Amino acid sequence: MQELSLVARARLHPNRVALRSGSVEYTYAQLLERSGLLAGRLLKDAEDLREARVAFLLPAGFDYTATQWAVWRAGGVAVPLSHSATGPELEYTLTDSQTGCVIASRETAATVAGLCQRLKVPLLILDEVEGTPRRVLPTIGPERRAMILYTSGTTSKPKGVVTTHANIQAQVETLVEAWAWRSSDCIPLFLPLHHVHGIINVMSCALWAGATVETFPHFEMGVVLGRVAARAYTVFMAVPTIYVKMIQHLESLSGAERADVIAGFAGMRLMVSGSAALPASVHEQWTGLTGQKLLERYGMTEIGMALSNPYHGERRPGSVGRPLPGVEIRLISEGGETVTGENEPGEIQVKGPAVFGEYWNRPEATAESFDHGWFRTGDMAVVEGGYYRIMGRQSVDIIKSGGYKLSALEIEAALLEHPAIRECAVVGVADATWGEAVAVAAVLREGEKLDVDTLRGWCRDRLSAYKIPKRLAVVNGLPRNAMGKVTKPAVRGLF
Ligand code: MCA
Ligand code: AMP
Repeated sequence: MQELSLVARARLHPNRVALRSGSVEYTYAQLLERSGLLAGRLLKDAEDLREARVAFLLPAGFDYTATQWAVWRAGGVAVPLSHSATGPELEYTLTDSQTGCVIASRETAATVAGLCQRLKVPLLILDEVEGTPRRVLPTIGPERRAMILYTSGTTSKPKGVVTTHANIQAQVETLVEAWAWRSSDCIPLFLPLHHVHGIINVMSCALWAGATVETFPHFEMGVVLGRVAARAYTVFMAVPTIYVKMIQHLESLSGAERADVIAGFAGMRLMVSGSAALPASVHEQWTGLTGQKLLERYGMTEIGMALSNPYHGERRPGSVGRPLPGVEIRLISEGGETVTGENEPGEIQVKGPAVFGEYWNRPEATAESFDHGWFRTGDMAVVEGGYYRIMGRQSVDIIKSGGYKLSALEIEAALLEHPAIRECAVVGVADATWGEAVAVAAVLREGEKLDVDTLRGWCRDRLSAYKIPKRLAVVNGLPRNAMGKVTKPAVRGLF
């Protein structure tokens, strides 16, 4: 029987601890057993789910991972849901992915129960699944679809990025090799589990290597740093916002407490930053505080990780290093030529087994995003002294806030439903903590008034908290060019 590599590898070290949440530990054997049981429950009488989409809303931990593995082992496509998503956002994900079943825990069921009933999608409560693992599970070839992750882009609504088992394996293997993952590693996981950073870089790489993942429902500064001080971890991965927040927090600690945490960080074998630009100043401050040189890397939902500073060798602040093993990179200049030398900017295009094949049900968007087999990232970069440096994105409508990729167009569409707003333009403005903060310039209807707190309150039911504008400028008219088109750089200038 051909088994998924992640599952087959878990059989090599059944007694090792795969996951830890608080004081509770789960071995690889338990993960295999529980995912086998759940896979059987999902299959019922079928032999293979044949890529049916199974969505789940579960906190990071044993249940999440067992469910993900169960969906894969049963031949389904995993659609992890966001805990920050509002009702309309969840409805969009479930309908767009044509999900056939939703899995929740007793705690999260309330968030999705009404929606599932209305959409007539069966809801499975995990805590109620009992029994013995199924005897035979289907054989899943590497070319089969495995996961759909939703990513915002230059269209108003997020697109589903479909990755196959082969894509996921390639994304994991390149990082395991490049960053020297080993079974003695232990890593904290506090990043959201509906994105590649948490799912692939942290969880799947660790489990591939036979290491231990310690899970948290979200980033809890005091708890995580307490465990760092206790020397619980060998590897640490976070977005730049978390490093900025940790620097501020460390500076507020008393001498002894601070020394313990710093010693915990200093003792780790690897600390990684990614998902957004890490300012060189933050990189240097972190080294000054802990002695650790952060390894910055660059990736994207569609491709996994593509560029990385070296594990051994110079980790250059402000740079994302070189292509990872198995990843082909080219830069294409504005004129459409392949950049051959250094210091000339171009769009990063990527090829290789880790690159996704399609946006779910969007053949046109898929075709547009490839150029003769090269995936067009929309990010600009330049090579300097052999290392790539990210210069920014081609589209002003993509915002990166605290590591989340947001679409200005999606936020504008939601804000235009506000009764006081006649027109608006959303931009990302530079912010020391968030990288970029969402800001909106709005023209109000006759006689209306609006302040940022009222607007934020109104947004709560409609947009995930991290998409809600942090800044508002009420203006008489939006800046436009001679053609009447809103000029976003000028909108940025309003803040
Ligand atoms: C929380 N808030 C945010 C964000 N996160 N606002 C803007 N941007 C955000 N990212 C809101 C909260 O809802 C709250 O709003 C207020 O800001 C303060 O929240 P706070 O408690 O300070 O923040 P937090 O809850 O601790 O969250 C910060 C965070 C989180 C830990 C940095 O945003 C996070 O986990 N980000 C990581 C995202 C990630 O993993 N991205 C990877 C995708 P209010 O006061 O109104 O309630 S990119 C990817 O996968 C690619 C492949 C890659 O390269 O990695
Ligand atoms: P996502 O679509 O959420 O996977 O986000 C991918 C985007 O995050 C990329 O297209 C980049 O714009 C950005 N990104 C990821 N890592 C870095 C980095 N190290 N420096 C700058 N931008 C980054």
